Amino acid sequence: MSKYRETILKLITDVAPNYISGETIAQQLNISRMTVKKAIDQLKEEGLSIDSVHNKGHRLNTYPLNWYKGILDSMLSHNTLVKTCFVYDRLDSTQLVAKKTLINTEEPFLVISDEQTAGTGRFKRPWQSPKGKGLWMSIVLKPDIPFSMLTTFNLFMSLAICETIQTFSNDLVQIKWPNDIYIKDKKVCGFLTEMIANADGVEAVICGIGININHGLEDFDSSIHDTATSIKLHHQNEKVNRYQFLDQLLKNIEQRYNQFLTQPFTAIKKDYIESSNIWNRRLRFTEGARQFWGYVIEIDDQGFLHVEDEHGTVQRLMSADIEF
Ligand code: BTX
Repeated sequence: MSKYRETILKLITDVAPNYISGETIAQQLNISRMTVKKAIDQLKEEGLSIDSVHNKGHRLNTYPLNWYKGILDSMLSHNTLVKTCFVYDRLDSTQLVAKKTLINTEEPFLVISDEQTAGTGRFKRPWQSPKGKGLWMSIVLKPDIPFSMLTTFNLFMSLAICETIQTFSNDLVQIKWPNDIYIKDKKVCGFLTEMIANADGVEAVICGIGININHGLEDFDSSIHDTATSIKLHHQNEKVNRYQFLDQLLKNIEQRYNQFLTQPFTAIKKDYIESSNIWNRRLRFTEGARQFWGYVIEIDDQGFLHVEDEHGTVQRLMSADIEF
């Protein structure tokens, strides 16, 4: 396999929808035109739709179905938040790999995999991550903030994810505090935030995001068949281009993350409340070993949920499982 494959693909993607000549690529990488040709032939053999025209050069026609680092690198060159990505066909969990990668990587980065064999949710619950169907990624950020500020991070992230899914969904997309995104009372996305901190503050935030994108109903295992959904199922059953989706998501995360660093939760509280699906309904809350039914009465300025339980007592929750 040519070691220039992904770099050449990045150069081709950088100029798309225009053509780039083999000569320009060869000059930029200081390699022969024959090496360029071999790498491009290899990409085509893998199924990439690249148009090669005499006297014009090479052009990427459509995005492929699986993730290519060259294309993602090109996409990230426009992002101010994250510039580096690690791309895998298959791994246990992007969250685990992100934590290992963190040790040797200074800058913020993204870990993305086409399939996860041991994707995990909160409390080590399994997260189903079949090949080619979703977006399974972990984004690692290095904010220079005190530990106490992190309580609202998830709230800003929820809005970024919810807004992105909404641009691809015909049905209303809603946030289920604190970690899920729903369409029509079914879960389309789950995310979780872990952090590494020391006495001086936060060293890194590792946000794992799982979004069901192109699943048909048959792609969900029986345990979640009735509770999960995908964007495709709310997009006239048409496939969503995962590159376009990711591009939009990263832009929205960039915008909401900058807002998180500079503004309090109150700046987005109204939007958050309006986007949430937990109001005016009797809900079951599980917090550790404790379980109770109640109604949400407020989200406070720190992002804590105030719930009135069946005895009329108001409980203040930082995190909980909520069932409808
Ligand atoms: P959670 O604990 O809130 O959700 C896990 C629960 O959701 C499971 O117990 C199951 O009932 C249900 N579930 C499992 N898979 C799916 C799915 N694909 N769609 C809908 N429901 C499902 C939420 O945890 C946080 C999930 C984060 C997943 C990402 S993927 C990238 C990163 N890597 C990794 O290992 N985890 C994160």
